[in-house]
Amino acid sequence: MARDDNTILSALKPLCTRSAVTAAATKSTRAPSLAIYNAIRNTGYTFRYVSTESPSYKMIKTETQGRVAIITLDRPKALNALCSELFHEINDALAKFDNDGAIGAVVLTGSERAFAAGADIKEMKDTEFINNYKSNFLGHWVEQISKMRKPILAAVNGYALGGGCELAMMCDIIYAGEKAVFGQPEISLGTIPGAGGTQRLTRAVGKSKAMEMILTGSVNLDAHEAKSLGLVSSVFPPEKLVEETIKTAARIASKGAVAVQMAKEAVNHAYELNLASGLHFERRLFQATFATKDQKEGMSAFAEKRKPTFTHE
Ligand code: CO8
Repeated sequence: MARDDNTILSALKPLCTRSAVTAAATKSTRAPSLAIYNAIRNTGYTFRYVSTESPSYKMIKTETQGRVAIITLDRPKALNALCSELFHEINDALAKFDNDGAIGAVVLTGSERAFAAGADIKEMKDTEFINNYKSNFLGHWVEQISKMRKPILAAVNGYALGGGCELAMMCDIIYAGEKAVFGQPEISLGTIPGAGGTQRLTRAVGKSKAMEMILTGSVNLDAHEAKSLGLVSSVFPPEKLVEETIKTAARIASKGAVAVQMAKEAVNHAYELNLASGLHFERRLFQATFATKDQKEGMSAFAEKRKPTFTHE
């Protein structure tokens, strides 16, 4: 149900402390402020917020639940095939959520039938090398997601093929519904994966399986195979998938945002650096966390046997 901050505040007034409501009322935010979220959490209720100020996207839906933002690909007739406009909208939403202090993690999902069935074949079929090269085709599509500082969790139901599989692999955690299908069918179209399929899939599932999938274009992974190979971290019934992914995203978003971003950055360096440089980078970031208020709060809370209150500083 869509509700704006004032409606939420009126409903909350009898339920929570005056200071939390007043603090929340003084802020004008796109998503509920931390104060509103905390006030609601103190009541024991959960809620889902659809911003009345969201841009009018045509191919995605966005919503927030507490500190979690949810982006749902919504191009059902083409099984969420990734066309320019769809990617433009995804990138726009991602950039806004990355800059929104009230958001701590993002969930990216599709429909029960398809996460995304690949790049839009009909849109790209007649494009030529020279224009693709000059315009850096695909490069701009993936720029935003690769520079996201906040964690992104993919909730994959149905087909994740070609660019759809690559999009899921660009996320930090992949959860799958039992009927998910992961594959790289590009070879059957006379092309190859173009947004990380040859690189990330190989690292995730090993060379032999990646070669088998990419060279045949028809060996796909179901959700359980994907989990056993390490591509996916958990499998859920399709109807529970998004809810379970949001729960994990909420757990991540409840931690200190600075430590979360540093941890994401350090894990991502495992892909990019050799072990010695990666360990050095991790140690430096670890040392740097001791300059944050969240580290002081987190360790004091443990010692004092209470829950920490992170301020993301
Ligand atoms: N592009 C354009 N349209 C698509 C795509 C696609 N990738 N996938 C499905 N559609 C359309 C179909 O054309 C069809 O449209 P219409 O109703 O107008 O004919 C509609 O979606 C429904 O599809 P189907 O009727 O085919 O549904 P089925 O249930 O019979 O089959 C499949 C589902 C198996 C998923 C089938 O649609 C299929 O094989 N799709 C193509 C899968 C594919 O080859 N993907 C790889 C594309 S190339 C690529 O991704 C390069 C990566 C580049 C990087 C991208 C950046 C992240």
